[in-house]
Amino acid sequence: MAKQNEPLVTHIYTADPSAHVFEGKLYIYPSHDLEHDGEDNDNGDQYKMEDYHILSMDDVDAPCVDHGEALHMKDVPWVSGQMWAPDAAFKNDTYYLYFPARDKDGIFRLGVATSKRPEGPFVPQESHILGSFSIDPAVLVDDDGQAYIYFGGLWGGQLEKWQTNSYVNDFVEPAADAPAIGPRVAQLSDDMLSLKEIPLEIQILDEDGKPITAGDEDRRYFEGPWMHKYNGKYYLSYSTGTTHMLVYAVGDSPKGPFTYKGKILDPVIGWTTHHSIVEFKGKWYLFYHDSSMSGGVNHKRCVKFRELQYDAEGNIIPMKPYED
Ligand code: FUB
Repeated sequence: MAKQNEPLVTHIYTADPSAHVFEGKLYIYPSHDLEHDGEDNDNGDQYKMEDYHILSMDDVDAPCVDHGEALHMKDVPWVSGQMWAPDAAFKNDTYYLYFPARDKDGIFRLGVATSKRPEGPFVPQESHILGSFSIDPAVLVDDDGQAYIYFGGLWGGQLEKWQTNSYVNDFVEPAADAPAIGPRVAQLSDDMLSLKEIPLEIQILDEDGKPITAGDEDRRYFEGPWMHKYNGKYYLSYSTGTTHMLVYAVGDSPKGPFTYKGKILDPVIGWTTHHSIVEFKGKWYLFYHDSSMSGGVNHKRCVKFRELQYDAEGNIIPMKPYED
């Protein structure tokens, strides 16, 4: 039986859970961490994932089911390795799996695969999504049917190389007092397979309307964007990377700007922290991961969930991962 704050599955290592309610059930789209003794570095070489397994739960206290391999990199013609954090969406009577991976030149791009079932198997497109780059796609299908894809991650995720919307290998992060690099957003085409526009860099502002700076590592964007709506507002949540927190910012439009609001979750065991937020049967849940199942090995992670609450003003009540 699934239990809050416990690994959802223990037979494989899982990370980066993107949770959705499809067909009245919770479906979780995680990365699948592989066991190895390779190098652990800032480039993320330890995250050697090759495939995706989709999980589902009929309810929050029901068993968590692993539906088996839904997509493997050997079936994706443009991929050379590292199939990282995925997300899924439903539109046009079709399920879409969005995923990042290195192309044959070692550059991270975003791909998409389709299925008639939420658990797959998924059939990939021949090429990556044209105009896409970096990692960690998250898709919002808004109430009017328009879909938006959010993405980007620093360091191993290469986002700092794309400051001019083309790849420049020499680029590094901006100076500490300059605006931080923002995640990107683009509208998806109606068939969900391509971008309708050149990705826009999202602005995350402080309470005075000034951009959060690159040196403000407690608040600046690092990776793992997620978008959800609550009471008509758009909540952009993300990982701060080097300071290992999940935080959020709120805006009036899917493309922002967003105003920084606060912390969601304190650091977990392990370097990365990555999440999603979903409403299910009238309650809200945070899906996240840590490295507790492997005693702290960064690339052997496990996905977990816990209830998330808002105060009367719509602020998310911050949580500590190892306290109820
Ligand atoms: O799982 C590989 C990478 O680690 C993800 O893409 C990042 O968000 C971080 O969780």
